[in-house]
Amino acid sequence: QAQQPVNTIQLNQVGFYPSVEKLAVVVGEPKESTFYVKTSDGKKIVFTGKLTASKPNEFSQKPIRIADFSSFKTNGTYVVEIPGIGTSYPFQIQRDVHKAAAASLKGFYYQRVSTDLPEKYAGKWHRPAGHATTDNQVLIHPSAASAQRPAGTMISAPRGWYDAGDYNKYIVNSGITMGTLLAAYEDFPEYFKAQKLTIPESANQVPDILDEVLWNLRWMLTMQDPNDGGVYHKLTNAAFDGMIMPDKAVKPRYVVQKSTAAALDFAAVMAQASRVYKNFNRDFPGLSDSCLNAAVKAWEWSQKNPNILYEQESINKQFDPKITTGTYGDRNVSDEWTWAGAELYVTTKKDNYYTAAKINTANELVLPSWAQVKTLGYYTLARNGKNLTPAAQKDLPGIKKQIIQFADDLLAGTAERTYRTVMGKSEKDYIWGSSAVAANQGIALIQAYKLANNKKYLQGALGNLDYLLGRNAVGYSFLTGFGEKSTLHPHHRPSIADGIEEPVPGLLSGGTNARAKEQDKCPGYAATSPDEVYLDQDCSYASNEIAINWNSPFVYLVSALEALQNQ
Ligand code: 9MR
Repeated sequence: QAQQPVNTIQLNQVGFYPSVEKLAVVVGEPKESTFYVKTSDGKKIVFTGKLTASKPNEFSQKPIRIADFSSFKTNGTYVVEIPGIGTSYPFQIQRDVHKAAAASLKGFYYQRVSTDLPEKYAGKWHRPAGHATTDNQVLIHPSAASAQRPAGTMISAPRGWYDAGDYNKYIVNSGITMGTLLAAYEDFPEYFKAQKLTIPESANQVPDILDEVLWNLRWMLTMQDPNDGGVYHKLTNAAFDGMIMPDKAVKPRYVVQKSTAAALDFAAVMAQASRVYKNFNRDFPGLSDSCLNAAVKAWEWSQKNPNILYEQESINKQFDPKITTGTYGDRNVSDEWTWAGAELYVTTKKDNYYTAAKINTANELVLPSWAQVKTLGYYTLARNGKNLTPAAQKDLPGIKKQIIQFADDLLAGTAERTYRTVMGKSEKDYIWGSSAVAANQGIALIQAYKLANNKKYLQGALGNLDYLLGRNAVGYSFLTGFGEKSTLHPHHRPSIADGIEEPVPGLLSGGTNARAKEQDKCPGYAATSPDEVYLDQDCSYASNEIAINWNSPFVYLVSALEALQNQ
């Protein structure tokens, strides 16, 4: 009989490819230094190893040991057992071990607006369509009024994905989300061509990822004002809904003021989508051209309106109703110019876009986030390095060098850190949505791997996947439905209101957030160490919400690692 699993042995609860580094982090000071890998029924010892002493956790100062069983490569389901400490949650060793987690791309299907999710596709989480009427009758908020579209008139803006645990739809956050998913497809088309998610479009000839992305793309297109090319910042209720199912959320919806960040993120996504869907012209006639037209119009609007920020407080001083939902209030749009310029340039090969992107190979790259998309432009240029005009070609070696340098900086010191992950280099990694920090670091490492072909980058990326699936200071797998101790109570309205015990699967919790307690005031936070502030409760929106911009880098990372597992 195996001992009861305890949470002091922290490892990737999904599992490991046979030939990779396999680590468990042990919190505590066991008297004996022997550890065992056993079959998951606890009956048979398959591997015996010695715990490695490690310096205490750099944030909490807790004593740490490492169980390294990398040399054990036999397929099966196992646990790690440490006498005097306990037994880990079970995990597998096998090829394709993260294939199911990669299918968490289906998490986006569960976020779809304007459509029923029938049992056939959604299983026990089936539900009626949300916002089926409201999003066909979206009001122009006074902040968005124009001569052609006065306040109170209506537009139709259905489809899209709910942003997160709330039911609103935000262009800025859709921007990086879509860019990341489209990049995943551009980097690993063969992998995604073979993937089936069991969504309504699975029977068509188009890869499921592109069918899913199209659901949100069609919504995004409706957010552009055809009269001037500007893009509304968001489509939203005046205030957040209660914890109700989407079909019960029927309050009026508004599009609010246009912003430069929204227009440029929109332009970037549309330019990229135009490139990607060009190969599917037969399936979606005219789509690629429409996307490019939309991108160019949004770009031209931005040139005339180069710095219009979305400032909700000042809007609320002037107009009613007051809007209190998420702001995604980016204060600096220079990075959006870079990303949109790079995407438009690669799609059109027109040098004026490249010039406007202001690529600077002397500056350091920055980890992508909804507010910081500069580096996405550099990835795009490197990815399309074979198809550049001389204007960009001259910078290509510098761009590649920057990406590799960025990855090297991320990797530096990983081996000395107690959790041996790139994630957690500094306290600053544990922000709102820290899971996406880990996933985006993983993407940066994959980009470097593609350029430099050095396996150290892959190993670093895999370490961050291990982090997300359990090798972290709270010992949780942050992906709903994956791992024996995974997030169960995300701040996600359908998961709260549907009466089903398990949360909607394939959604990534925002994860540990050093400042969560002051941000959401959910009672119950006990930990103070930055790497431990996490609460698996639905009131904890600052540490336990889900969001599309966190799911997308996770999908990129896990899919890339599946695609590259034999390298
Ligand atoms: O992801 C966003 C995070 O970076 C911000 O710190 C936080 C507070 O402004 O908002 C997060 O985004 C939320 C958005 O405003 C509304 N939908 C849910 C998002 C995830 O919590």
